[in-house]
Amino acid sequence: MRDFIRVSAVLLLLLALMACNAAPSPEPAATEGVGAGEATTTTETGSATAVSESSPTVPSSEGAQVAGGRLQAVQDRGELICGVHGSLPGFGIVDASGEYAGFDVDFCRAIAAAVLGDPEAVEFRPLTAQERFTAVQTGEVDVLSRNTTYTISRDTSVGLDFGPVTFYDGQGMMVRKDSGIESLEDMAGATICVQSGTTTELNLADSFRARSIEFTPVVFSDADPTREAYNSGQCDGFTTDRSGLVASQTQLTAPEDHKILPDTLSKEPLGPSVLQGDAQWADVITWVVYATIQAEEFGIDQSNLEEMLASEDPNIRRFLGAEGELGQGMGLSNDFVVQIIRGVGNYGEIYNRNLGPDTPFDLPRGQNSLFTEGGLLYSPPFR
Ligand SMILES: N[C@@H](CCC(=O)N[C@@H](CS)C(=O)NCC(=O)O)C(=O)O
Repeated sequence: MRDFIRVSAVLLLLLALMACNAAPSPEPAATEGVGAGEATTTTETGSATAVSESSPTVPSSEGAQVAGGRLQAVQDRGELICGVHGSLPGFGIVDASGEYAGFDVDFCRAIAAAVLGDPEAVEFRPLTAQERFTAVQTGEVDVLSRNTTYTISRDTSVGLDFGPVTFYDGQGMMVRKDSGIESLEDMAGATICVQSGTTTELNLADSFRARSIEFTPVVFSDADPTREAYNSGQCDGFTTDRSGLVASQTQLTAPEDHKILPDTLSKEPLGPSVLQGDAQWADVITWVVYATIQAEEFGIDQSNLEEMLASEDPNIRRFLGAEGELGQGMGLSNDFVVQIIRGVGNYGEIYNRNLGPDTPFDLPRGQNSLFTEGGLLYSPPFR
């Protein structure tokens, strides 16, 4: 069995090298380099040592801090530089009209609306999984809004500060419908396509190890070759965040031939992050996200905003800046929430526009519902 897997691994490696011709992408900074399109395979067993997520070395975060703070720098520049995914449908992608679109992209626009009064004042920087942390660490981007999981190592060793979770996700597994696989337990000896430089590779190893299931990871450093290798039949399974699987399924040759298993391999709370050490800028990101959630809880949306501005309710008046000075405390105008809602809408509007029933994804809100609806979204008070 072991020999068979070893031979298969070598064959797979050859196949992957022949078949993948992804566009070259910049070398990852300080990570073990697997070039774009190249696959590595190792046979993992139930007793194998778990792989560790490769993360870039941390430069001094002070070095990339902007004198006077990043809020001031963004206001002086008149534009927000936002790191996003460039090709993940529903989350961050350039649409048919050449515009960036997606759930993570709309949070960039919400920040620009709050800080600059203009949701369009954003320069989007598409970043691969490997490039994203370096882009924050070096100050190339003001904020990262790109299907990035909030973890302790990223918050501490990598030197980021995370805003609130915008999307509660979990890692899933996609297989072919005709494979006979119904759960992870049916995947003994399977080959699984996975991308490095993400939380995904470690979760995969941990989950299979915990179940004592032997498998062969086929590892790529970029998303497109990972998906394509699965698409062309080189792997029995393809694993990443469920959101990523749902989005990637639309890019397969025959989406209807594939299914996502019910198993969830991990917790993947996704949210925006900034460079550690600029408390005011981190506050801005945090309260922009909370504003979208609180707006939904108050029932304020793009259609009734003007009406709500005339509300007598003191909570709503404070929230919308008709009373009090809630924006001023972090260097924003007091009507920053109005700018966000006018620009992109409340959380539910952002969700529905990008992932809701009128989109190809039709993702149920699930955990991404307000706490009042049984979900996990809860904003601290605006007072
Ligand atoms: N949420 C996970 C995974 C995020 C992730 O990078 N997913 C892949 C698959 S959807 C991806 O975006 N790859 C694209 C790329 O590297 O350019 C993380 O933060 O590590």
